[in-house]
Amino acid sequence: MVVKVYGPANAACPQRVLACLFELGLQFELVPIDLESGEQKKPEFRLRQPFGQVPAIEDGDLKLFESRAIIRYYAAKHEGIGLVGSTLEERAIVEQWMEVESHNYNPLIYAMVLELIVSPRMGRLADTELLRDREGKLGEVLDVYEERLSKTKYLAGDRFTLADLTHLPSTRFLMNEGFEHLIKDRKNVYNWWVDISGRPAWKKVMLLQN
Ligand SMILES: N[C@@H](CCC(=O)N[C@@H](CS)C(=O)NCC(=O)O)C(=O)O
Repeated sequence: MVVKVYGPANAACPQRVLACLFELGLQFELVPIDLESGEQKKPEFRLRQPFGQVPAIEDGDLKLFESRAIIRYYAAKHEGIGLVGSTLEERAIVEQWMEVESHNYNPLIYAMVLELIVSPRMGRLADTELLRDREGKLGEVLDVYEERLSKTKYLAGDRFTLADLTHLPSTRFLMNEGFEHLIKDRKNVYNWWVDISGRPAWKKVMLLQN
């Protein structure tokens, strides 16, 4: 059965799901949703994602939204591939770093995306003070990553897991939108980024968005 993924291939949250499906070698069909025209807010799409956001998936009788819930589901279903960790303790560490991404890392970057990409589309200038504040706070978060990655190759240990994968879309934004110094100035974080963004699965996601 082919998984249907609803969402544009160039949006961060669908990219998280696509990276996971490629890592697991699962077939999927991408159903484009036009964010510019507000297709995600239409009543028919809200039947899939009641908050009017992407992504959503349909897999036989299963319908799911929330990108992190979706990747947890597929990684657990195909646990032999190792994206979730093999012992209960390893899984807990994967979960810990996924929570860090969701609560400490992504919200700061999301605020920057809103200022730099969404505000100009609505005819507003980016709030440079807010941007500076978020950049400073993100630097503090990345200092914690730098320390962690000085001890282990990947966030949850010595192998690539969902803990790393979930960071790919927003870290790419930093690298492409003028904040690459936040990554490049931290040797271990930079080596980690080069490693995880060089994975074939992520390269396939990047090809899809072009
Ligand atoms: N927590 C949700 C966030 C979804 C989300 O913010 N999606 C963005 C794209 S990355 C979106 O749909 N933006 C358009 C909108 O909010 O109208 C998830 O991870 O799936």
